Amino acid sequence: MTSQPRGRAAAIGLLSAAAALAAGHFAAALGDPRTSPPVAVGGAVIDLAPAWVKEFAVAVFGTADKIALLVGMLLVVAALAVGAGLLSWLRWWPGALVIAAFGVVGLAAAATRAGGGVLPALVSLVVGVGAFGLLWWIAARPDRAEQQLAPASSGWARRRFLATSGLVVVGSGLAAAGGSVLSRGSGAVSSRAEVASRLPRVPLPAIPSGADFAASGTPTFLTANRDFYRIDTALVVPQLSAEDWRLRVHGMVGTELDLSFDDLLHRRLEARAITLACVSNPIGGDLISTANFVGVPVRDLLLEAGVRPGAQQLLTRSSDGYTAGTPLDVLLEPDRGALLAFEMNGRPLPAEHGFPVRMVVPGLYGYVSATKWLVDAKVTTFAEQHYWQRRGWARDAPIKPQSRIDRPRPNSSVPAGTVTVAGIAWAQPTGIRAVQVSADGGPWQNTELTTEVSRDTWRMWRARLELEPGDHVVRCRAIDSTGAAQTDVVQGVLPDGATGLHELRLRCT
Ligand SMILES: Nc1nc2c(c(=O)[nH]1)N[C@H]1C(S)=C(S)[C@@H](COP(=O)(O)O)O[C@H]1N2
Ligand SMILES: [Mo]
Repeated sequence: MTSQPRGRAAAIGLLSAAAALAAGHFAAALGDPRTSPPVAVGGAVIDLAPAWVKEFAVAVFGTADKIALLVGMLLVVAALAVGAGLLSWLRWWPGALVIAAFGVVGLAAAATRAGGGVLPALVSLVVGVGAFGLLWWIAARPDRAEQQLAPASSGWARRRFLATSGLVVVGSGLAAAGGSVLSRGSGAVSSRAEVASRLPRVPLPAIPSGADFAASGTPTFLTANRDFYRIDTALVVPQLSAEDWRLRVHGMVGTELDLSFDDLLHRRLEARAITLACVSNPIGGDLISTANFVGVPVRDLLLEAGVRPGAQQLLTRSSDGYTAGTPLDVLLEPDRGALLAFEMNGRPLPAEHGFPVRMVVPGLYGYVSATKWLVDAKVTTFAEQHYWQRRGWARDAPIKPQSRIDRPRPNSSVPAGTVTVAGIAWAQPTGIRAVQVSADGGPWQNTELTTEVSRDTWRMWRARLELEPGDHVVRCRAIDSTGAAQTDVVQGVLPDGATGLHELRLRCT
């Protein structure tokens, strides 16, 4: 009977798990990066998570939610792998069984996901169990030799175990890095460059210089593409190419449409500045951005296809299976300006924001309207539930009017006297008529507004307050263009968006 010292047993578990993940990741990169075992399992975790988990993840990690999930998963895997190693201190097979069980979870996740390739998970399983057995065997051998021969051989055996471990570490590192390089930016990069060279010249809405108070601390009116907030369920950014892209508009229509990317470019196009907001944006949060989008009016397509009586929503689907359901009465409003967009701030859509084509609908939260990597559009009834609706979020999700204070920073100290307070407000597609602030529960007073660019976009405001030395609370509220004031009733983001007033605490000295 041979036994492993604890440290070595734990190392065997950890190393074989690392080898398994790295090998699977590399194998996936040769084909479809989405089939990498941690990506497939992570994707399954995301799809199985109920509404409050997403809310929690976004609240705690914001747009870094996916990194947090991957790191969390790796920690769990590492802990289980150490456990597997320790289980095998006497015999090799209990730990190998645990590693194999991981492999089976990976296989199951891969098999049930879009793409469905199970080869990388299989590679992981085989490499994981193989590495475990090999390391265990090499580590166990010296003790046998030790018993029969000279005790001096244990130093040699240790070195051999360390050398093999080192090889596994280096091999895993190379496979993981190679896999990441191979899968980075495949597909969409060259297609985006090609599309960039032939984007139709559609005049973009002019943004006057008075459209923001950036000098007073608000965001710039347009958000640069790289700064635009990103929220989606895709652990790996889908890589589509414009050349292969097709969109079917079908379901309860008179005539089905089957469109290529070029078909879109040759239709009537519209450019619009649109402020997109996420339902998970808490009061005062930053899951909101603005861009100039160019695309085909969704209404044109629906009118051409001919919506049949009784139809209620357009169910749009992305290449990774995500769906959003958008009420047809909104999409058919003559002035709504819902677009199938392919251009964002003068550039082809970035891969992260849905290249080659996404939908954007002014005035609706992204989860019911802004499908990225769009590949299918089905006219149907509300009986079919969309992705987040099935997880407890509301079916209908108009953006709620809100306002936010950006300056001064929360809990900062500023000199007493005249204090400039500045921020943003939005009430798409109604528009902002006024923004008011109140200090320490005092009367609401109007603020200075920026030039209105459109009713579909945010509007910036600022005010000069006279504040005495001491602690203060400043609140703001939006008044939309119908004259309705933003509600002060506090509600969380579930199920259809947060309400309440943003409050700034600061100290004047
Ligand atoms: N394919 C796909 N499209 C999607 C999502 C998604 O998870 N997958 N998330 C939606 C949500 S919740 C929001 S708020 C917007 C965000 O778009 P952005 O990442 O371009 O800001 O995209 C929407 N479109
Ligand atoms: Mo969202």
